[in-house]
Amino acid sequence: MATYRKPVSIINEAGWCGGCGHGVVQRLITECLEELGLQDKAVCVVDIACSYWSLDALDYDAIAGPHGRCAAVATGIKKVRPDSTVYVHAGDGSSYVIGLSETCYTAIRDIPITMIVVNNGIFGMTGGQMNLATTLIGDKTVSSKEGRDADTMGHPVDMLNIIKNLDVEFAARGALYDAKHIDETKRYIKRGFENQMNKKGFSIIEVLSPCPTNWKMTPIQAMEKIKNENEKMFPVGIYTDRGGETV
Ligand SMILES: Cc1ncc(C[n+]2csc(CCOP(=O)(O)OP(=O)(O)O)c2C)c(N)n1
Ligand code: SF4
Repeated sequence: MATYRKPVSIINEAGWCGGCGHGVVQRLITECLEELGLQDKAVCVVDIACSYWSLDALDYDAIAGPHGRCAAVATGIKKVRPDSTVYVHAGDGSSYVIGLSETCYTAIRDIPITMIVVNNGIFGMTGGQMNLATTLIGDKTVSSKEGRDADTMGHPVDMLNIIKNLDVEFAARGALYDAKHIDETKRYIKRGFENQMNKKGFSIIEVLSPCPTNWKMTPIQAMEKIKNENEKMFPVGIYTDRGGETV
């Protein structure tokens, strides 16, 4: 019979809001690292945003990159500590907006890190501003009060569809709205870490994740929104897998 215990790497509580997806992502990361025996080699790079809570919550070497620069910081760590398992845990504002250049050039250089992007469709920590890449048309945010309008604010863009064309090792999108998708997301994250173990290239895993606080929804409503709306614009699945193996 399977037993479910708290990963030993989680040593402190984190301060995420109730129903936030960041904590689920953190849990999946720690489970994967421990199942692969990599917890002593892990170096965590978080952002100056809501992923920052992981900095003190985990028993890993960790650093907070300046907002948006996580991929560049992780690149530097991997260059000087190639035997470490270096991962990024950052938001979609960090990874796809202010840090778009850092993310794309880390992908272009095929730096062998594992980048985990929490796509909650919004700038969470700063109070819920529109995200140019991920806020859906019609979604109300503090900077699109009447709902995002394509004529004045442009369309969202599927960044994984762009990054997959940069000849990266692995790109996949998961979601957290039910157990099946959480399990699938875990398999993608695990593959990202296995790729580092096997000296392969850049892996990126995006996770469709709720921000009930800024979406002004209950956690259940937020999960329903992801399933019924966000996933239609941002389909889950594997976008590229250079190894061609099954996950
Ligand atoms: C260089 C810089 N610009 C802006 C900020 C302010 N800032 C902090 S968090 C954040 C947005 C975070 O959104 P996201 O990356 O999507 O992460 P989330 O909080 O939603 O997980 C911004 C703009 C900053 N800390 N540093
Ligand atoms: S503001 Fe949103 S992303 Fe940040 S901790 Fe709260 S629910 Fe999570």
